[in-house]
Amino acid sequence: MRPDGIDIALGLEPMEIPEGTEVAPELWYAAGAVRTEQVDELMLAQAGDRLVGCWYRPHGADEDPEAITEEAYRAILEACRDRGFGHLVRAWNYFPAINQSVDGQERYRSFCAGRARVFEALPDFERDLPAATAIGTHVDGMLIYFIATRETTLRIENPRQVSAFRYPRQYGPRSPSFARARMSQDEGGAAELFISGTASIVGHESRHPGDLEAQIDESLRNIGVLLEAASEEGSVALRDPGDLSMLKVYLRHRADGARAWGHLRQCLGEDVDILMLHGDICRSELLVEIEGLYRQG
Ligand code: 3EB
Repeated sequence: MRPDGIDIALGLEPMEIPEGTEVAPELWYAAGAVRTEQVDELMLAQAGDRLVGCWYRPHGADEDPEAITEEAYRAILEACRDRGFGHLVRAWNYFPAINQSVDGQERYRSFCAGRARVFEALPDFERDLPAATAIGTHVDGMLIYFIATRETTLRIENPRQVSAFRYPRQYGPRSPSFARARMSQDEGGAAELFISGTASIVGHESRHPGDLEAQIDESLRNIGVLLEAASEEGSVALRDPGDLSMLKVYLRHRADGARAWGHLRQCLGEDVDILMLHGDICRSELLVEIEGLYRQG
């Protein structure tokens, strides 16, 4: 029997590698009863100490995403707060044509401006920013899905990277509102580490334009350093990205799939689950982005 819950269709094509293999869905499950609701553009599922939700609205690649993003985040934060889940721990942002410009501004930057307008109005906002991913799809629609918790979680930043919320203005009028990672404990006490989309960025600058393998190496190095920071601050002992429970890899070019897969397996071994998706990274020179999840036990 299918368990209670909500289905979220990401609008991102999975890459079947090796070709013909079945791609397993990403599953978020909870012990106990799940309560689901649909409120306007929000689909919500809560169970115990977690709320998972999805906000969706049709949205074309020729529209400016700023206002719709602001509206989305206002609705999301309000719905979470109203239900007692005042802490956003993880958010995924998917919308079309992320590197294209509308009215002279790249759509990713407009998205960041709309999101920042909501988060930067909150008291001490930097401390509470969620871990996040922002990826360009090849279908219309603004889709934001998220996880919120009742209790606050620990924010982890990456000593190798400038915090995204402090990026200099050259990357857009408002900095991206996200933390490099957040760590929480579930009801059973198991640690969970949510790692944001991580790319070949050192300091605040992109590295290795055009070089897929080098971008993968740099992204994995960033995740490795982040894991060291997480292990120092919290109750996990993680040495390298191969120790994670799962990685989600976004590739700009479908044709890079087999090469990326081979290189990732070479670097990471066979233990970690890898889900590879076809999507655009928010800086046009970047070919790959990697996010991760660790769940104890
Ligand atoms: C970066 O480090 C790469 O805007 O929510 C990664 C994860 C990136 C999340 C976001 C952007 C976002 O800046 C891009």
